[in-house]
Amino acid sequence: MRRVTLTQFLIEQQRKGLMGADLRLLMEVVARAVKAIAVNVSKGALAGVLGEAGSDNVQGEAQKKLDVIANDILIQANEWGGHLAAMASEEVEEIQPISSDYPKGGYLLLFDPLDGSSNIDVNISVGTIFSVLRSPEGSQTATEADFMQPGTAQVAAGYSVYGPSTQLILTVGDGVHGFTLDREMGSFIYTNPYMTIPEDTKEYAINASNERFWEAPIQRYVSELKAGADGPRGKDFNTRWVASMVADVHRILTRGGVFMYPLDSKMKDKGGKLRLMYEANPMALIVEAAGGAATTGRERILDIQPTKLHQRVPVVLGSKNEVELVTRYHLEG
Ligand code: AHM
Ligand code: MG
Repeated sequence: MRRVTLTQFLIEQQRKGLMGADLRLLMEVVARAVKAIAVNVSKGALAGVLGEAGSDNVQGEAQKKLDVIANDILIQANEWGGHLAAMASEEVEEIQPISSDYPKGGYLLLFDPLDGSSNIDVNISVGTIFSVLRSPEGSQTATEADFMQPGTAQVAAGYSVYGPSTQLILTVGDGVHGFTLDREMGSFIYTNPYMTIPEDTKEYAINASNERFWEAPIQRYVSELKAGADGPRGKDFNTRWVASMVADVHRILTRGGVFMYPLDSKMKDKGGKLRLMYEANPMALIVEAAGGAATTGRERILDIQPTKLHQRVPVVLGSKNEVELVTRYHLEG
């Protein structure tokens, strides 16, 4: 069978008029950074990359060495290419404007360099999440305000998962496409065209240890799932929780399911656990492009007008009929 590389796929997307050369080259640079992160992640203890970095990030969370390494790889790979006006990262408080040493471009790149960092030291899948916005017209020096665009404005989004194989999943507006890293060749091969999420599912993902802190609609929904064939749903459901959003979302893209990190009373002041601009928005764009749905329980994630770079939101995403049911329970109060 003829193998299609990521490069060939992107060139064909450009020929179809789905993306310009600049965005294509930006995707190539992100993919290169993902390969470099994959190399570091897979070396693990052999390269001394496990464990704490000894610092905190902007969220006050302890950084792992690999969080810092992945962040540096993404910034260094992207700062000189000429496609970006600025970057923003989960690991850095302020936006990162492109230095005057390099040409500026028309895009803004946001990323969570290594999502699921609590899994790094235990050899469980982690990943990188990214989102691309257009830099507003006429903006000379990039500011945080330039990034305050709703998820619907994203021109591309994607994630990688560093699991048994490294995969890169992306959308540039025409469906969701998956690539698998061929380590010997050093290239991403097109393995998952037009990934879709079935509307119905028998699988859900939530950190059940937070149950007593959830709001009533989530408690109701999950208790109905747990009641299985004996409850109002009339069928049994299965639970999976990796604690790496990339891995949980990847499973949902592969075989369906619903993922929830709802609001709970412990983090009500923060607005939720997951970050809107570089976790919820890119995942929501991908999930919707694959036929699924993504809400906070009350509103569509992609419609939220951001007010802060590191803003947090509740997240309910995946198989459409389940997300709609959870959302209905919230709106019914
Ligand atoms: P991180 O970006 O600091 O790794 O946090 C986000 C992660 C998600 O990948 C995952 O869904 C969630 O946090 C797990 O949270 P918990 O440890 O509360 O189950
Ligand atoms: Mg994260």
